[in-house]
Amino acid sequence: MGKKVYLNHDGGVDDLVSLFLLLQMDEVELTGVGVIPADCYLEPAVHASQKIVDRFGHGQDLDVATSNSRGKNPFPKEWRLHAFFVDALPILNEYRPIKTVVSKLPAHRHLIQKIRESKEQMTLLFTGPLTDLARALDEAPDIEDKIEQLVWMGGTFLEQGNVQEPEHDGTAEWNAFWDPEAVACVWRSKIAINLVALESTNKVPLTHEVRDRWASLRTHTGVDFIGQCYAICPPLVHFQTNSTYFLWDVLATATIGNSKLVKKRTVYSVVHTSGPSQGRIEAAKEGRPIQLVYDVDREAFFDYITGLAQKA
Ligand code: AGV
Ligand code: CA
Repeated sequence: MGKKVYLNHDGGVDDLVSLFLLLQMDEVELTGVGVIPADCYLEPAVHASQKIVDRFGHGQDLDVATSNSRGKNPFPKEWRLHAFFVDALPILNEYRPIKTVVSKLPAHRHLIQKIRESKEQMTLLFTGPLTDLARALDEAPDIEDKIEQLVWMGGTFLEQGNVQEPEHDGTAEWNAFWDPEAVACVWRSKIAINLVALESTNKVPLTHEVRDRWASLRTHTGVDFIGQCYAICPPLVHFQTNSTYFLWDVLATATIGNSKLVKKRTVYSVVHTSGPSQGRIEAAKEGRPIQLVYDVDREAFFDYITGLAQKA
């Protein structure tokens, strides 16, 4: 078995596709999945996760935990509804009953338990807000040494993030904006952080070309699944809008299976936790070091994920 990875996601289309892809990586042993109701509604996101493990998990014995965390700044409802669509896909509803179990523990305690149980260090992949990790660190500081690295899709150093809300200046990325305090808490830890920020994913928008490629390979059940999932997301056609979809979480996930897809550099940064810039992560000389993914080999990335999907 490969390296141990725990996934905490927030039920968006690319979160659920990330779960699917992790299950196809030979070099990854998925130890658990937590679902947080940020960019999703909890019930369909948890159900979809269970069904993805059932259908595409190659018999892996995994449980899924639901988070009871709540954010400071709620996601737009239209985006949160996406989880209902994925959960309803016929490809996930062919077989019953659902076998993958939902843990009795809330997601942050589930995370603590999985880390403590493990003999080896664990990689954490967070594709939504960091709230469950912040709570876990607060309740169980002992887990910090057992965390090999955190790969987080979140934040941006760009002047313009993707939050367009009243009372905000637009400098934040949504996962950070949902719970800025949690980001600050994780930044105070000594965990090695690999950040897949908005600038990292700008080279991997969803386009018609990407869709066509998946369509041409749809006789592979796994590729068909990805194509179906992304059918609800607006692609980049003429210009970027606030609803344009990038393969944000999927890029973060891909770096775990194949680190050669991206280039990283060290950035020192601080987190804004209140006021109009809340959720902003700003470069600062005396700040905390993180590894920022600043470039990606676009073609190699799409080849890699499409290849993984063909294995499903
Ligand atoms: O900011 C990117 C994060 C990723 O974790 N999410 C979506 C990804 O799962 C929030 C988000 C930003 N823009 C969005 C988002 C959009 N247009 N639709 C849905 N979610
Ligand atoms: Ca997400």
